[in-house]
Parts: sequence; structure tokens; C-alpha cells
Amino acid sequence: MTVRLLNGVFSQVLLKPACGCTTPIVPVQFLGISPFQVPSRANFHSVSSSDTEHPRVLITGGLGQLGVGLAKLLRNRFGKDNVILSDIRKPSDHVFYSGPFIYSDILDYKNLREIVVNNRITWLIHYSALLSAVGEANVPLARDVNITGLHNILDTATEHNLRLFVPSTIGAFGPSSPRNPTPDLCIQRPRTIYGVSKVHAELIGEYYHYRYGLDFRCLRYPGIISADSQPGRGTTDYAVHIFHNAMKSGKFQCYLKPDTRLPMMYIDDCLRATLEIMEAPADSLPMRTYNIGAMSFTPEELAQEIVKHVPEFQVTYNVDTVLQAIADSWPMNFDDSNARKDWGWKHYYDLPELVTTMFNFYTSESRAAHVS
Ligand code: VAH
Repeated sequence: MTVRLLNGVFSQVLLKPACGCTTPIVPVQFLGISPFQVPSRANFHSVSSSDTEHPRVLITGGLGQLGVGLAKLLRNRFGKDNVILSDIRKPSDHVFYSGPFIYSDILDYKNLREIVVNNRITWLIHYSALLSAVGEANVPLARDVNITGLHNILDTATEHNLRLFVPSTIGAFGPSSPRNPTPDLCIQRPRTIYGVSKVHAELIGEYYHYRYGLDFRCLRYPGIISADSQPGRGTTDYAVHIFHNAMKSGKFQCYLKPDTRLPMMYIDDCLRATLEIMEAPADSLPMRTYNIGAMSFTPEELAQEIVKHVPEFQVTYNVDTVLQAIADSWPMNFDDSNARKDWGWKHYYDLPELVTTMFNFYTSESRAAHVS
């Protein structure tokens, strides 16, 4: 076992088997105890060809709005056991029995490195972060998780030559950015700790890419709308809760003004974009951070579309000044022409499809509830 300075990180260089096969021999003491980690009797030389072809993926912050859906998509593609979901919270039975799940605290650098080594991770999807609203309510924690946590992720990814995905956001732009539309490259002076931490993530991720060759990839997500996963206390959450209320009570009180225009996207488009950029050949990525867009709408326009499905639906407005100020500092429309040009991004869901899909989910769910 040799120890050397690698990009400023002391690392234990893994011995290469004499046969030249690429699968490194991992010293036994690294073998962990989690049921999904590689069993100590494993003979690395016997890994099947499909196993080595597929990436071994770790998703941090896996129990947030996007992790479970992404794990499902990636497991369909790469095999159930090649995608490990992680978080600091306990998963539901459904999540726990749907595939590998382990505890991972990105502020615990040693734990993170052990997980990557013990599970022979090659791709890291970093979803741990405090979003805009909850970040403003707890700035020190947002700074720790979104910045210090990210540094642990960057060093681990660099040490183990991982392909790293870090999401950014429309929130990485501020009041001095062009808002209609907002291009990839323009002034970025956000006014939230979330936004500041995501601009930092974009810049330091690209710095590690150009300096150390880290395979860093980043997409700026709009507000994501999902039916079966709760949003993480952000400014765009109204666009998820409004559906729940439309079904349950036929009434919704919106905390943003009726004409507040924001870029939004249905979750399936978001997860597919994430897989597509992770699979994109490196030479198709002249940039490493991209806007991705689908639609942008106001609470009023969304309510009008919902009324087509729930005629008696009523929206009232009780503006939250903090969230309104955040939304007023964000893009109204997103220019994602570079993503469409460079790696062929295109969205499938516009507002009518989004609303129909959300109600199909809720009606099938409520129908299932009635049946059960
Ligand atoms: C938020 N939903 O509102 C998140 C997101 C695009 C916005 O980053 O904070």
C-alpha cells in the first residue's frame, strides 16, 4: 500500500492486479458491513462483462425530490445493484426494498471515501443541498452542506476519477442577470445563499475539470414538478402543492403573485436530461454547465390550465414577501439553446401535458386508494 499526494489529497493508491485487468484489488480492511457492499468473498476477477460496462452510481441526498426517481431510471438502464441511493435519513420500505441504499453524510469525508471505495463507484450524482427557501431560513447549515459538503464530494471524485454530476439552478442567477431570456453565460449575482453556493459549485467544478481533468457535468434545473415526491422547500414548490390541493380541496392559496413568471419542468424531462448529459461523449460538451428549459408559466396561467380539469378550482393569493423577492430575482425564461445544440437536449412536456400527466397520476392514485 503506498500513500502519495494526489492533487493535494493524500490517497491510498490501490494495487493493480498483475493480470492487468482494470478491476483494482481492494484491500480487505476496506470491505464494509452494509448488505449491499461487495461481500468479502467476492473475487474481483470474476466480475461479468455487463457489470464492468455499466457505471457504478452513487446518489447523495437520495431521499429528496429527485433521487428516488433518478435511481429508478438509472437502475432500469444499468441494473438494480449498480445504483446506490444514499442519504442521512431512513428510507421508506418501498425505497429500501427497491435497491441498494446506504447512509451517507457528505460532511463526513472519510465515510464518503469509504463508500466510493467499498462499492467501486464510478459515477457520483450529488443531490444533497438546501434549496432557496429553507437555505434562507438556515444560512450556516446551507453554507456547510452546499459548500463544505461539495468540497468533500469534489475531492473524493477527483481522487477516484469519478464522473461527477452536480445540479445547479435558475437560482444561480440574480436581479442583474438578463431575465427574459437568461443565457448560459451572463452576470450571476444571486441574492440567496443557495444561489451563491450553486454559482460556487459551477465555478469550482469547472476549475477541477480544467485543472485536474475531473469529469464534472452540471445542469441548471428550473423548478421541477413531480407527483409522487415532495419538493425540498424551495421557492417554486407552489407549482407542486397546487395540484395536491386542487385534488383534495379544490382550493389553493398561492404565496407568489399571480403574474410571477418562472421556468418550470416536469420531473421526467429533468431526470432524462440528467442521464443524457451523464452519457454524453466528453467531446460533445464544449461547456460543463448548461441551462435546460421546458416551459415557463405564472401561477395564474397554471391555475387556468388546472381549471380545465377541475372546473370548480379556486386560487387565492397571500404573497410571502421573502419568496416573492427571490422569485423576482430569478429568470423568467431560460435560454437553453447550447444544451439543444451541443448534446441534443429537448423537452417533451409543455404546460398542457404537464397538467394532464399530474392529474392522471392523482386520479390513478386516488382510484387505487378507493380500490384498496
Ligand atoms: C427552489 N426548487 O425553488 C428549487 C429550485 C429552481 C428552483 O432550485 O429553490
